[in-house]
Formats: sequence, structure tokens, C-alpha cells
Amino acid sequence: MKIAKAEVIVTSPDRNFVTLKLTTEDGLTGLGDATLNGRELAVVSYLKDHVAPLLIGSDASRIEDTWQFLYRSAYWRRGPVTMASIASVDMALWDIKGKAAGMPVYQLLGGASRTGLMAYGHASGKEMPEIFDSIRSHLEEGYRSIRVQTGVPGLKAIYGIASQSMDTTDADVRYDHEPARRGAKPTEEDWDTRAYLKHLPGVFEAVRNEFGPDLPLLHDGHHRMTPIQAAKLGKSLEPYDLFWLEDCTPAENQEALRLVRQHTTTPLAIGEIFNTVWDFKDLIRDQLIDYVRGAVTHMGGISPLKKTLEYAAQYQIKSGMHGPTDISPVGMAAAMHLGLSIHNFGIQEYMKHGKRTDQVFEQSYTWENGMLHPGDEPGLGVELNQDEAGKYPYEQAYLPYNRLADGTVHDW
Ligand code: GCO
Ligand code: MG
Repeated sequence: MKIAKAEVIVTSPDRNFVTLKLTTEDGLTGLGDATLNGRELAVVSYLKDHVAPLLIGSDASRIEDTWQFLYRSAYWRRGPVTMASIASVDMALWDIKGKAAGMPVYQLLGGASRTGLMAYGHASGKEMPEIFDSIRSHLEEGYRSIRVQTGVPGLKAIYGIASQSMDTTDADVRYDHEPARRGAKPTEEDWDTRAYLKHLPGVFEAVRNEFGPDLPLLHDGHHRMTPIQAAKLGKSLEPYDLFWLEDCTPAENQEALRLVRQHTTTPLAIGEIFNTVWDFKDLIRDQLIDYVRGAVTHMGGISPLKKTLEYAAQYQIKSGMHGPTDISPVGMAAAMHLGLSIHNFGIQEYMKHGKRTDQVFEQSYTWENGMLHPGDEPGLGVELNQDEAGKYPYEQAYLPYNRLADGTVHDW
């Protein structure tokens, strides 16, 4: 089962996606997601110039060996570009192995540990009525757990608030939830941590009063706080019983979470921008977090993320894999196969892709009664319609960034 062809496909149906397609000599194909939002073409070059030539002629059945070869032979380890590239190879090889075996990938990973995956969606609004409406529409769509993001009085635009980031009148294009805007430069937003810390507890109080004590609620802090500010926020949200508080401090400093942890029982989740187990090591070993947010696409693939999650399981830490629309349907399917098979599944983030994306990536995963399932097609269960993909060439697009009132650049 030798690899005969390695293609890198860039398509931009509702946003940019990078996909690796491997074809074996006997005609089996495998897909891998290599999308690195805002830096897509760096991964394209890494794959085309440095990885694809190494794969031709190698044995597609040797997933672990190929991973170790790509990771160790480059000398330069880790980092988002490298790990997204390796991730796409790993995913594509699992896809091929599943097709060769006639089994869905979750069967190869040990079989199902549950019947489906609880998923959360993103509700948001500038002010309370809009937030309530957004929560209600998510409940109508079947979501049983909901992330809530809010505007802050005095601030013009905040990342993650859907209504502020609509830059299109085309209802099919879902820029609303993930505002990577097309253009040569990122747009600027404003930020004030003090105003946010004052405002947020009241929002969760109102949401609890309206929707009751049972609905699992989540919140994303987008790395904007210092450790002591995050500790204060965690404490002030305790009465509203959050499922988790995500990315409360910048992710690079693992020690920061120790301080936060000392002050609050609000569960903590982190890791959507982490690349390897080393970014999680202290957090897991010292039990400073409750959920691992790593994405298959950015943690180097199914193989290393499975190892990281199994390590986390020893400390009763669960999965909460990243699943915004910048993870392609291939990356989402990979997360679902992994999530279905591991014992310590926690929750899956799930933002629905736009219609064009669903036409480019034909999926067999399902969303029913608030639960995801990867489906039972052999492999990952996602196929790329290359004619459709060809209709949407790459367009430069960037996430926004933040400045404080005095002009200082801030984490967004
Ligand atoms: C999340 C994330 C996203 C990211 C986006 C960046 O929790 O879903 O924070 O909203 O900002 O994936 O590419
Ligand atoms: Mg996040």
C-alpha cells in the first residue's frame, strides 16, 4: 500500500481550508485537514515543498512510523505550521487505513465508548435580549450546551459576538460566528478588561435566571486576562455554575493556571492553540485544568492527541476538542472518531459550517438531538468534491486583533 500521490488543495467556500489528499498505488484516498487560520499558505508550502516529496513511495499503512519520521527527521520540532502539516498526514493515513479495513476510524481506535458526542454551540449578543435570542435559537437547533459571549458597555466590537462581525449580506456565508475577514490586513477591535470583569457576572446571572440552573453554560476568555484577573473572574462566576471557563490567560505560561486554580472552583479549559503534549504537560500533571482543548488539526493528528488525552485521563481530565468553523469537516470528523473512542470524552465544540463548505466536503457525520456521531463509512467519512472546491480559490483573510483605549496591542 504505497503512497503514489500527495496533493494539497486550498479552497475557500465560506472561509479558507487547506486539505491534504493522499492516494495509494491501489487507488485508496485519504484526507487530512491542515488549515491554519490566517497563515494557511505557510502550511501549503511546508506540505508541498517539504513533506509531499518524502511521502511518495512510502508505506501508507505505517501511521506511527510516518509520524515519528516527519516529527524527528525535520530537526525543527513543534510549532503550528509543522504540527498542522504532520496532522494532515496522520489524518489522511488513518482515513486510508479505515478504508483498507472497511471500518470507520473509531473502530480502529478501540471502538465506541458511547453512543454519541455532546456538543456545544456559540451563542452571543451585544446586549441581553440579543443574547437570549441567540441562546433560544441554539436550543431550537438542538444544542444542549451553550457558550455565551457578550458585548461590553463602552466597547465597539468584541471578537466572538456574531452581530458585530457580519460583513456580508449573503445569508449562506457564515462569517457571523468566525470573523476571519477577507482583506489584506486584520481589522482592529477594542478591549478593556476592567469593564469586561465588571459586566460578565451580571450577564451570567441574567442567563441563569432566564434559562434555569440545568443548562450547561461555557465562556471563552480568549487569553485576555492576567492570572489574578482570571482568578477573580473564575470566582465571580462560581454562583452561575459554568461548565468551563476557557483560555482565561495567555496559553504560553502554564504556571499562570496554578494561580487561577488556587482561587476558584470554576472548571478550566485551555489548549486550542497548543501543538504538542509538552504544552499540556504541567497543566495535566499538576491537575491545573479540567478540559484539554487541543484540536486534531493543530496537535499533530489523531495519533498524538489520543496519547495526550490518555495521559490526561489518568488525572480525570477530559477532552473538549476545538471545533470552530476554521477546523474543516475533515478535522471535525477526525475529532469525532477520537471523541467517540476515548474513555475520557468531555464535550465537543461544534459550530456548523456554511452551505458551500458542506457542498465541498461531503460528510457522513450526523447531528441529531444535540449529539454528534462520526457515522459508519469506512475511514473518516468525509470526501472532497474537487469540482466544487475549484470554484472557490484562496482569498487572504485574517482574524481581528485588539487595542486598548491608549492604543496598546492586547490579546484578543
Ligand atoms: C473557540 C475559538 C475560536 C478561535 C478561532 C481562531 O473557542 O472556538 O476561540 O473562536 O478564535 O478558532 O481561529
Ligand atoms: Mg476558544
